Amino acid sequence: METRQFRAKTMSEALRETRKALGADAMIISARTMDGPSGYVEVTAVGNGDNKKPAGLGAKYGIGKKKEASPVSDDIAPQLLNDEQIQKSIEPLKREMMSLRKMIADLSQITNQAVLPGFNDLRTLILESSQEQEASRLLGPIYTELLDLGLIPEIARDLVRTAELKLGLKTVDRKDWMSLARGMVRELITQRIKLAGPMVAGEGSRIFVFAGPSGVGKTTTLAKVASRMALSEGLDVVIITTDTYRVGSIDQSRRYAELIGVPLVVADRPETMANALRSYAHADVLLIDTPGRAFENEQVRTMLQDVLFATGEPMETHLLVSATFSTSQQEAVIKNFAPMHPSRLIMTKIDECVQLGSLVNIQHMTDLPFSYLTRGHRVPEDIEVAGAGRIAQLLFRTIME
Ligand SMILES: Nc1nc2c(ncn2[C@@H]2O[C@H](COP(=O)(O)OP(=O)(O)OP(=O)(O)O)[C@@H](O)[C@H]2O)c(=O)[nH]1
Ligand SMILES: [Mg+2]
Repeated sequence: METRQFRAKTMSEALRETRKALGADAMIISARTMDGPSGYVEVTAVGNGDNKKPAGLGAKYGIGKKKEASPVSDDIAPQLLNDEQIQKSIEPLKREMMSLRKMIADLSQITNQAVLPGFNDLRTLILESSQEQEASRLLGPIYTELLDLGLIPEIARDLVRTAELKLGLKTVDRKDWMSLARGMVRELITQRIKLAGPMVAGEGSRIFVFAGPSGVGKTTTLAKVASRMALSEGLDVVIITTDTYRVGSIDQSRRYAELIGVPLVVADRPETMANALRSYAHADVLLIDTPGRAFENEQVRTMLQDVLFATGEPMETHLLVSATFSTSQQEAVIKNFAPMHPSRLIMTKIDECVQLGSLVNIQHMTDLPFSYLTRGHRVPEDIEVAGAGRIAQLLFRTIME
């Protein structure tokens, strides 16, 4: 084995010289270009020495003769390196290759152990966030629909956000998304509706008070309840009215009492109320009607409280609010009737209301459960015990229909 260096002005020249000297099988170990005024190319190659054998050829091309091997000047003439020198010169290269190999192995290990899981987390995060963005973009129309249904923005936002969170990671077809989201929002509304059930005599109280602003439907609703209790449940019902303020109010109550076949008592002062309670000590249920004027007149309200206090018995006060009321009307009703400590809500006139979001709103404001919903003039037909599914169904009827 023979190792030699060849210098020439160009690479092809140097290679030609190399092959000439060491044969076509010569192995090039390195080739480098030296810049500068006397720039040259240096090729280091190893030959197996066979080319030396045919003497004629060797003599012809001057193989092994330093001076004749290169057409360039002495200072760039080829120099021979022995094996030991070659090994020595490639030793740093070998070490560098070893360390590179180790580095690659380490890197792939790191990638598997740490980088890949991290990358997967990142990918999941990006996926989730893009799905949430998509959900929020898709749920935008539902938010608008909820506002159109009369829900206050705070509740609509809360519902949409909760639905977004629940739906965010679900992969569904785009076209299914809206119906899925609507179903989810409807379910959320159903879940947040609080219910009290109907008036049940004997469960804590036998006295039920109907309070609320003028014309909301107190007298009519009382008649509906009285009719059901007396005619369907066979209870011993007494109607007491405290409304001597509105002209025709007593006549209206009397007509209903006669129709249902129950006694009517007018009690607009504490003494008359106390008497009525004594007279009907054994009645199953006492239904008390109140004047709508109590809403705007504080004096009437105070008097009413005195009259009711005279019963000396626990009472369950149901606040009647028309579903047609605006949010500000609802707020005024809640504020004015707070001293009467209502514990139930009756939503009236749902038949006249298009935006039933008012039901969800008022419950959000008062946190009071619903007992009944009324839906028309007819006594006793147009009343129902409030149900959450029914309220959600009524609320969404304009969208679903
Ligand atoms: N559309 C509809 N009308 C109702 C409903 N409930 C009551 N009404 C009507 O509303 C009007 C007023 O009803 P009332 O029962 O007299 O109301 P009120 O709260 O007693 O009124 P005041 O005694 O004046 O305070 C009547 O014409 C009732 O027929 C209902 O659910 N739907
Ligand atoms: Mg009335």
